[in-house]
Amino acid sequence: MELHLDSISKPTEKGQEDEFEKSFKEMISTLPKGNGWGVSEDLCQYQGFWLHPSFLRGVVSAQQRFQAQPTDIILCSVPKAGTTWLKSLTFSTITRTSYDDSTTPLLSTVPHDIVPFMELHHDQFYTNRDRGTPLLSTHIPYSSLPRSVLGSGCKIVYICRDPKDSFVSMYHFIFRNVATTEAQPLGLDEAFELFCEGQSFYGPYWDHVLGYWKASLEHPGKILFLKYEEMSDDTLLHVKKLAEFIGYPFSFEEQQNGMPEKIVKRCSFEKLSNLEVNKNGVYGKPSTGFVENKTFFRKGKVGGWKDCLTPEMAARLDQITTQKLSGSGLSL
Ligand code: PAP
Repeated sequence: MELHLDSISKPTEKGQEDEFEKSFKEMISTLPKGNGWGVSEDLCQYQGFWLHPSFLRGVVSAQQRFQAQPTDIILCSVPKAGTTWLKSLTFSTITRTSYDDSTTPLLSTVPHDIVPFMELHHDQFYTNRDRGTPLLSTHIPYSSLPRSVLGSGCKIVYICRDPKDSFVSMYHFIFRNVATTEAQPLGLDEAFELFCEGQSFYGPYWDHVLGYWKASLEHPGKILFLKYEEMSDDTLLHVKKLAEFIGYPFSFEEQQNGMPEKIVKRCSFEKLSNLEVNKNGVYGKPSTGFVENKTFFRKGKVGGWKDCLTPEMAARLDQITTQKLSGSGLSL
């Protein structure tokens, strides 16, 4: 569906927020609605993807107001593909001369509060560009990224994952967080059906992945395309590759001193998931709600879907994946 963003007021000045809200509500009322997996509101189909209204507000706001800088590094991902991990690794790589294992902010802060999320923290981007690091993150599909991102020359790192594992991860995340509210979480079969039909958060999953995949082939110096499984298989290699790509390569001396290995260990699932902040803290803000940090750290495994999906379900998802990615040169 084509949208006329220019018809939505641009809240560039204080006092125009109400105006923005009004026109946003009008715009949203025209969008197709879909099952919200038991979360408080329906998903909305915007520019071909299914989004929750509170994230959509951030997407529209970012599309209108976000000004990318050439030095920005934007961590993009399809949900539940390894964003938390990528944030920790990138942050640790960039700040390695400022922090070590005993001083890193990761010890006391969930990675999502260290690297701002465009859809939730959009208000920060216009008022405070001095965030200390050049890192930002988003789940916005490639075709919906704010125009300034595409024109700025900034770097994009994208991570995706086997959709079977992402689906299972998403299902548990929603289930555990919705179950703490009054809403009724969706059953696994129903959620699976919706996922297969493309109706999941930021879905269709395959369209999201393909958008960044094709862009990475066109602009290999601008977009680094990562897979969770390959990262798990050889995290060290990928951290070095990541560092090189974002312009923070490890020196010979750092490599001799085991700096990349230290970062890999610091950001491992075992380390992060056992920190007090990630066991008992919460993430979010009042306008969008809170989730428990521990729900970002569930199993952290490749192939964990086997505990949850039947062979038939797995075969069906694999078949959709093969069909959707056919001819793209990408496999998941
Ligand atoms: P998000 O989209 O909400 O940001 P994201 O971090 O992309 O979530 O994905 C969460 C998954 O990454 C979880 O997978 P699981 O449900 O299959 O277990 C989570 O466990 C996994 N994860 C989080 N941190 C790490 C890590 N340090 N290493 C490996 N996997 C991790």
